[in-house]
Amino acid sequence: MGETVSSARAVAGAVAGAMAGKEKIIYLGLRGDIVHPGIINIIREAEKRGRVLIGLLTDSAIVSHKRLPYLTYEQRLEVISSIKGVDRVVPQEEWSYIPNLKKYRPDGIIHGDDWRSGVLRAEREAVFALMKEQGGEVIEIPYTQGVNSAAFHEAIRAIGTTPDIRLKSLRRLLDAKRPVRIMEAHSGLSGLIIEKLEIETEEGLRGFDGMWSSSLTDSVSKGKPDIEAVDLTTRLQDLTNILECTTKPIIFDGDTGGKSEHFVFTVRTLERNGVSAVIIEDKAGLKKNSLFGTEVNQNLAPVPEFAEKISAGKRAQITKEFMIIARLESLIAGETTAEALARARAFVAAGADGIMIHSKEKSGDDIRDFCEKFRGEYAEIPLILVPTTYSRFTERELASWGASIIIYANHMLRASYPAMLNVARSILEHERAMEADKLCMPIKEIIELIPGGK
Ligand code: SPV
Ligand code: MG
Repeated sequence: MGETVSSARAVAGAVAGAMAGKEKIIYLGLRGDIVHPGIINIIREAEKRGRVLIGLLTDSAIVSHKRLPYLTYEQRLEVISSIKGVDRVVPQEEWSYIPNLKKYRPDGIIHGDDWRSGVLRAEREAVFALMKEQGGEVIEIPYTQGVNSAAFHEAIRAIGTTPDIRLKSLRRLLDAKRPVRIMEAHSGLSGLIIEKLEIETEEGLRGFDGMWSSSLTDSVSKGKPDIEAVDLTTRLQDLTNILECTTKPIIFDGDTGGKSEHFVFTVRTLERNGVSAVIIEDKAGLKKNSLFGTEVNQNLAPVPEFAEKISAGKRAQITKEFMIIARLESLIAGETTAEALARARAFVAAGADGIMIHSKEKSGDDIRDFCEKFRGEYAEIPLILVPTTYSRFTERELASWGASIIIYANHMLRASYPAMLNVARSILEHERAMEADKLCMPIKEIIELIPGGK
C-alpha cells in the first residue's frame, strides 16, 4: 500500500515547505469514502496551520469498527490526494491514530469535536496524552452539523450497489478482516435484517459482513427437501429479491454444482448477478443434506472428476475476483481428516479459491484437527466453517483455529418457523388474534419497515 503526493502543486508545496524547514505538519485521519463539505472544511482548517498529512484508513482499519467502505483504498487514495491543500497521504493501518502519530510525529493532529463523546472518547484522551509527550498539539474544530458520513452512508445504502462492486467486496473483506461473518438469507426480508442490523460494542459497530444463499433454506421455504430439487432458475428468483434490497456480498450454495457442462453456466450467471462466490460440495449421486450425516447415503465424488469441475468453473469465470470454493464432505460421509486433507490438496491444485470443511460432530474436534493440518500447509487459502452443530465455539475461537469465513447457514429460517408456529397455535387456542398480537411485530412497524409505502 503506497503513499502519494497529491499533485504538482503539492509537490511544489512540499519542496517549499522543506526549504523553509519549519512549516508545521498537521495530521488528519480520514476514511475518505464519501467526500462532503465537512471534510473539505477540516482540510481547510488544517491547511491554515501547516502542511496537511492525511492518514487514510485502510480497509482493515475501517472494518475493525465500521462497515467496509464502498471505494477501495486505491480509489479513496486517488480522490483524497487530489484535494487541494492535501500535501501527503499515508496509510493508517489501525483504527487508532496512536501508531501513526508515533511514526510521523506531526506538530499537530486535527479532529472534529464530536469525538468528545461516544466511542472515540478514550481515543481522544490517549491522543491528548501522546501529543503532549511528543510536544505537539491537538486541534479540535466544531463538527460540521448536518453533513456527516453516517447520513451519507445511509443515503448510499438506499441507492444500492452495482453487481461489480458487490462481487469484489468479498475478496476485500477477506483481505481486511478475520473472520468474515456471513448469515443465511432466504428472502428480501431476511436479507434486510442482515443488511441493516448493527450493534454497538466496545470495539465499534458489529454487523454481518454478507449473506449465504442456502440450498437447505431455499428448499425448505418452498416446502421441498434439500436434494437439488429446486432448480437454479427458481433459486435465482429468491436471490433477485435479496439483491434488490441489500448491498453486502453473497456466497451462493451451489450444491454439487451439477455436471461440469452445466456448472460453467451457473458460474457466469452468478457473476452477472454480482454474487461473490459459489461453494460446491464433493458429493455424487442424489445429494442429501449433510446434517443427516451417515444416516443416509453420502457418496463422495471421485477426486479427479470434482477437481475437473472446479477447473472448468475457473476457466469459465469472467472476473478475476469471483471465487469458487470446494466443500469437503469427507467428515460428513464418515471419512477421516487425512482423507479430507488429501482432497483439499487436489482441489486447491485444481484452482479452488478456498476450502469449506463441513462436519455434523458437536465436539468440533474433527474440524479443529482439519483446520490445524490445513493451516500447516496453506497459510493463506480462505478456510470456511459452518458451525451449525458445533455452535458453542465463538468466532474468535474458530478464527484461532484458522477460519477465514464463518457461515451461520440456516438460522434466519429456523428462527422464523417457531415464531410463526406459536402465533398460529395461539390463534387456534383463543379463536381470536388478540393474544397473538404481543408475539407479532406491531402493525405500525411493518407498514413503515420498507420506505416508500406511504
Ligand atoms: C445449506 O445451508 O444448504 C448447506 C449447509 O449446505 S448444510 O445444511 O449444513 O449442509
Ligand atoms: Mg446446501
